[in-house]
Amino acid sequence: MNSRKTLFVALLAALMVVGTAVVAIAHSSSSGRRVIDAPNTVEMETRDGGDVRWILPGPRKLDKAVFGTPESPLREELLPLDKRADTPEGYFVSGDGETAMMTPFSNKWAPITGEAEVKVQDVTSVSGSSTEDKIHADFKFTSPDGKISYRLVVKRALPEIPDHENFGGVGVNALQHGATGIGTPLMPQLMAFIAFWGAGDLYVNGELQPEKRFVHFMLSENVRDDDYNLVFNDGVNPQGDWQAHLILPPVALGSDGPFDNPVPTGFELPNKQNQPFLHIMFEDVQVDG
Ligand SMILES: [Cu+2]
Repeated sequence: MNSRKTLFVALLAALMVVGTAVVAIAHSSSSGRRVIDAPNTVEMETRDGGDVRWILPGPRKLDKAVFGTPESPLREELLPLDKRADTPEGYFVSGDGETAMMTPFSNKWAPITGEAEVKVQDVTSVSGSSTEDKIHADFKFTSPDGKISYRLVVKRALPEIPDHENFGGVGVNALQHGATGIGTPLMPQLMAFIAFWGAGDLYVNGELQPEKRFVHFMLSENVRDDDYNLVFNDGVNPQGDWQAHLILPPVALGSDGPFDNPVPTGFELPNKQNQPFLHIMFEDVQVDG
């Protein structure tokens, strides 16, 4: 990989996983800290033939309520000023401080087919060196052109991750994104009825990929408008249908922890580069909890 591409992957990884120093104090020992009524078990699955969408890379405008304006910016700790661009089209997240960058939080998508089954058990309440949280998740889906099939199996909760609180790997009914410091601030602040951060095995056309993947999943309030544009904080619709998000940043898991590594999607973008991340949205879900 050339250095420019490496930098792009690193930046994307930071944007997708980022929390910040804001909640660094939340990292404390998880030993013995449990959620009330543990174990709290929740199951979700997609309906047969349901609507599944592949999010394509695209620019993401910055929400004034979170980031302010170019004239009076807010929350530099969430997104430094050199990662923002004041362009004729508006205020955008940027790789170079001048032009809008391609992100996984765009309004561009393609219909695909797929299914998801998720079962989580929330026991441990906060991140730490070990966890009693459990994940059994299985996702199957295709590329937008239908030529590539993917399967992702997640069986292990990550007890803690760099940068932000993760509730011991599984969180139920947790507020995140926006300015919360939990997850990327490029997603609006939302209620996640299920959230997990786990280690996944990715199969591409039936072949197990060499690296364990960093996986984030959420079942959340509806964050898309009638045109399927990703909304800002004030557009999140608690009355809308819930949505499930499967997110694989360009981050793999090694024995020393997470490291920058593009997801081997094999899916070529118009710029001839392979898409280095996955953001899959499942629209038709049923929940048991
Ligand atoms: Cu999230």
